[in-house]
Amino acid sequence: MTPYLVGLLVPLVFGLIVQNTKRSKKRGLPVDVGGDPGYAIRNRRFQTPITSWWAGVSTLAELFEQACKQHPHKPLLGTRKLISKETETSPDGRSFEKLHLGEYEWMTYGRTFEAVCNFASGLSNLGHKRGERAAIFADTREEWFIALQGCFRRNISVVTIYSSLGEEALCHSLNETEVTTVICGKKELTKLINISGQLDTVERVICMDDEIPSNATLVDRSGSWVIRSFADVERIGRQNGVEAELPLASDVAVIMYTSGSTGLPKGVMMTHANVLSTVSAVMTIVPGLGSQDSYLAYLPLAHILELAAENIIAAVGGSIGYGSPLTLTDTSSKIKKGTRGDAVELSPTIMTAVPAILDRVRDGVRKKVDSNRGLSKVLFNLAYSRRLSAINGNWLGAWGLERVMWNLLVFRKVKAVLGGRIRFILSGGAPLSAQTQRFINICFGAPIGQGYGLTETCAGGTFCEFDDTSVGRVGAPLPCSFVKLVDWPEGGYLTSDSPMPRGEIVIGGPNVTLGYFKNEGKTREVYKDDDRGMRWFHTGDIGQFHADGCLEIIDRKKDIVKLQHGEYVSLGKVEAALFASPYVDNIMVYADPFHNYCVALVAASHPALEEWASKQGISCTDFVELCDREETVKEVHNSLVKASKAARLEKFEIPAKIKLLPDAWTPESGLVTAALKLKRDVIKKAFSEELNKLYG
Ligand SMILES: *[C@@H]1O[C@H](CO)[C@@H](O)[C@H](O)[C@H]1NC(C)=O
Ligand SMILES: *[C@@H]1O[C@H](CO)[C@@H](O)[C@H](O)[C@H]1NC(C)=O
Ligand SMILES: *[C@@H]1O[C@H](CO)[C@@H](O)[C@H](O)[C@H]1NC(C)=O
Ligand SMILES: *[C@@H]1O[C@H](CO)[C@@H](O)[C@H](O)[C@H]1NC(C)=O
Ligand SMILES: CC(=O)N[C@H]1CO[C@H](CO)[C@@H](O)[C@@H]1O
Repeated sequence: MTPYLVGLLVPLVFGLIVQNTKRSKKRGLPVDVGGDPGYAIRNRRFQTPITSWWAGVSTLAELFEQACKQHPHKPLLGTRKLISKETETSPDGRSFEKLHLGEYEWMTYGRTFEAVCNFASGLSNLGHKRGERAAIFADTREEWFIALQGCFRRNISVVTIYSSLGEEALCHSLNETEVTTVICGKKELTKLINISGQLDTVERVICMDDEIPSNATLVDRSGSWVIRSFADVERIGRQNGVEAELPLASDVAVIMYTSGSTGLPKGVMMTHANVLSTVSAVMTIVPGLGSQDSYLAYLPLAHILELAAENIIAAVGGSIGYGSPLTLTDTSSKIKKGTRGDAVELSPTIMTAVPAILDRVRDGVRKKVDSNRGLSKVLFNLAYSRRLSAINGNWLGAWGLERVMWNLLVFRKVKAVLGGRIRFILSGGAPLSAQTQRFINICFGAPIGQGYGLTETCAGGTFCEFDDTSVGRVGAPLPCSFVKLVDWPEGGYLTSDSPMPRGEIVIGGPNVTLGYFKNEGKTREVYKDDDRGMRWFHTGDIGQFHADGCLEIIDRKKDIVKLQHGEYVSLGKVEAALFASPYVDNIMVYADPFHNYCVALVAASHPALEEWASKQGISCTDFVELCDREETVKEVHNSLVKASKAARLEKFEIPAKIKLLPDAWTPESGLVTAALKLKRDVIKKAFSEELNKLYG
């Protein structure tokens, strides 16, 4: 029998026999809380917020030490060896670095614990004093994790800074926290040297790379900074051990500088108890976390999602393999053709991701299918639609059998893109589009747990349970959080709204952080302690609660603009709808309150536009020129209008004019945050001329 027939018959037969068991399971329950009046929901399994999953463990330092004693011989940290590095030049003259990376080389828990203790002792030997803070300013890599744990063992608060942060923000955060030791990579060290004159409190710099840039030694010799390599610090510590000085649960573990979308970054103070409650909550939600799990680490560790994830994996005996967004898959831009990406080399079981990465994975799979390389398009589309209707509950009974078949025929090849063993993906940082969530769910057969949380709540908030196949929602409250909606009458959102209560999202629990470092005013504005001793954070996001206790984010307070005639445009909502257009790599909708229409800046998707152009017979080798052509703009605009209509946007919400931009918006360009959120003010400034023309 042909696969097509099996695909149709199996579900027909079993679908009739097995009853459809889909029903809406209660995931969150109403709870009575103090503070501002509102509509509050808790996790169904926990009456009061969870603080620690592990008996007797109250800090991240204790948690890590316990795991090292339990699993001394298991692999913990893995890094790929660099085999070769070359530069390729593309036809349009831009040059790209291509890497050939080897196998993972592993450090056991026992060996890592030694490195952590040595590093902690080394810091002390180098003169880092009690009560002083250290900063880690580097890309995600194993030294980052070792340095973090090393600092924890000496009760040193760690200031984290996104490695893509600009000079001004960098100066501000290091100066504000009076950091005396900076731990960084050689790339970041050159940035530091440039501003060394303004860093009054810094006394020593520890460079994660052995080769220290030559002009750094000048600063070293002038006596202002002591510069040492990471390996040196470990060596010094090994020769001269210093007793640990462990922190308490209430001590500040991390001061995390978030790249705010406006103004200078703010440092969020997180205690060990804060992070531990988030880590504990995630333990209850990812099924069966344990030492068989392998985790691909590539998001910035200066992001709470990644920091919490690595601490969880290192608590359960799992292994962490390091990678980077640009070397993730075999087709990633920095991977030399014919060599393996991080995911294929590692075959992780768990990954974290931000929506932009998952969108890229989805596009990669689509491209593979469209090009018909090793995967029949017809078969893929059939399998996809069968799986989709199974998820939607039409043939749930046949889910198991049919699933096996399609896996064998189709999805096995797709799964291989991420190494073939993925069983859970945690997505956070920004809302994931329903289409992408579905696509990844179906193609990888791995549930995506979409989380919603903020640095200020230590990533605590809500989380989609693994068996929740709905899309577009962010799940029920985490076991460490209560989530409350509070009326926002100005925006027209009330908890008395029907069919669902709506309002500003306020999060309470042990995960809610102490506040902003040296910023009492701002802290008081958005954090409130209630009469029952619970701390709440006012997120500024607008949400609604479904009947099953799951939250959906529907708006953001500050992204609402009132047009000339009084209509409100929610920029985020419109952008989310327009992302459905294949031509959009990124988009910012802009509404000038002095006009009655909005406009959009579109970072164009190269593959989609080039494909369109070649179909149209437009021979245009220059992408910049292609973006400027009238017919291109028209095509993209039509596609946006189509997406707007599909999402039932109002006429005034549909951008009347657009500008196509040829270059992608990356954190390095400063246009988006490291979590890939739009920096509206920066984008507005960078493209002010273009925006003026659109309104001209
Ligand atoms: C840890 O360091 C902080 C800040 O210097 C200090 O207030 C606290 O007492 C220390 N904790 C312990 C257990 O010594
Ligand atoms: C550094 O901080 C001090 C006070 O803590 C302030 O007076 C000084 O202006 C700051 N310098 C920079 C470069 O931000
Ligand atoms: C160093 O600072 C100058 C201006 O002060 C700036 O133009 C340059 O880009 C900086 N270089 C690096 C590597 O950050
Ligand atoms: C230090 O050297 C690096 C290259 O090795 C260069 O990129 C950087 O601009 C130099 N910085 C200063 C302050 O000269
Ligand atoms: C368990 C825990 O960390 N609780 C803390 C929650 O936040 C309040 C206010 O910051 C603290 O007082 C609690 O100790």
